[in-house]
Amino acid sequence: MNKSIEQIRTEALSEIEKADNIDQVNAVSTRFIGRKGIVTQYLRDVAKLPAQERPEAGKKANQTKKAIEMAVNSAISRFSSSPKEISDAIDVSLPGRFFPRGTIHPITRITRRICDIFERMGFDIGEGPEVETDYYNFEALNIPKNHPARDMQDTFYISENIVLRTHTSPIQIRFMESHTPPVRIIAPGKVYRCDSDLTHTPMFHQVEGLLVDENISFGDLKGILTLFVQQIFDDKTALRFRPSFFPFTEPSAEVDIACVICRGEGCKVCSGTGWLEVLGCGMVHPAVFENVGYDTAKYSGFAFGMGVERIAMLKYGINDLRMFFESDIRFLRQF
Ligand code: 2NM
Repeated sequence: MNKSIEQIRTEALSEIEKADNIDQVNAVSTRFIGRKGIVTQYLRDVAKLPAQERPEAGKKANQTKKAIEMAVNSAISRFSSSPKEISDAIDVSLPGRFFPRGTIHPITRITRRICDIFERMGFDIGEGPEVETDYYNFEALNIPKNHPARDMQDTFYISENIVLRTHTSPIQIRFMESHTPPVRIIAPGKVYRCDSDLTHTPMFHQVEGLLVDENISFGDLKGILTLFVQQIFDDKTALRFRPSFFPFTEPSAEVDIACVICRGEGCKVCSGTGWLEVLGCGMVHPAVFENVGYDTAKYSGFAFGMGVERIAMLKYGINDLRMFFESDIRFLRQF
């Protein structure tokens, strides 16, 4: 340490002062406070001083380093271009660069459209967890312990009593537990089934609906679903109710619409039948009402459920389910 830290400081600041371009400033910076710079080395040497001199010397050296850093920074900004110079260098008349823009996914569009139709008829939208208990997904819905839907082959089990919901019906069970009739809700959402091939994905989207009040009949069910079908497709779409079975409804039915491709003539899409299945429905089973504490002598109601992918495929004429899950912007842009 042959020069005093004060001398070093004076020398550095005066060289920065004298510099007349950024390169010179950077050179001074490297020489004094760079990795092998004079001040940096000085700071290392402080460690070799006798213990009682170290704090004072260290403090001074650090202050010097700070002062040089500040002088370097202000010199650099002194030589940097002014905003005016920068704007002169940019051609502000050039058109902007366009960023690729996404679109609303067709599944989201259809889900919103379905919900919108029912909201106009006075239904509220309900939501709920995708990870459910065995009770809400099966037991409360009158699905018996040995029912095939409960099989490991069909349901994703998290543990013995916890599953990924296989339908959005648990939303409606939870809603009924906390509300007394009249009840009118629509339950949209993702559902999960242990199934994967050309026509099944392990996750898909459902919309279910539930209406409970005094004196609700199968006629009310037919009326509401007919209005729905005519709004989601078109008002000339023919539909039929075909007897079916679900553990949670009695009686149960499947709703078919006249094939959107051949209008009932019979073609490949409808396997020659002229009809396409679009939703399942029925009068809510009394056992379900008992599970949520509703008086079955006073109340009756109907419920229905549909797969959003299926409705979207029929409405948009999409023949490959995988298109919805590939995120190909060329496909998604068409809706
Ligand atoms: C369907 C078909 C028929 C349904 C029943 C219920 C509840 F919670 F009220 F019991 N929710 N959804 C239902 C009835 C769903 O989907 C094909």
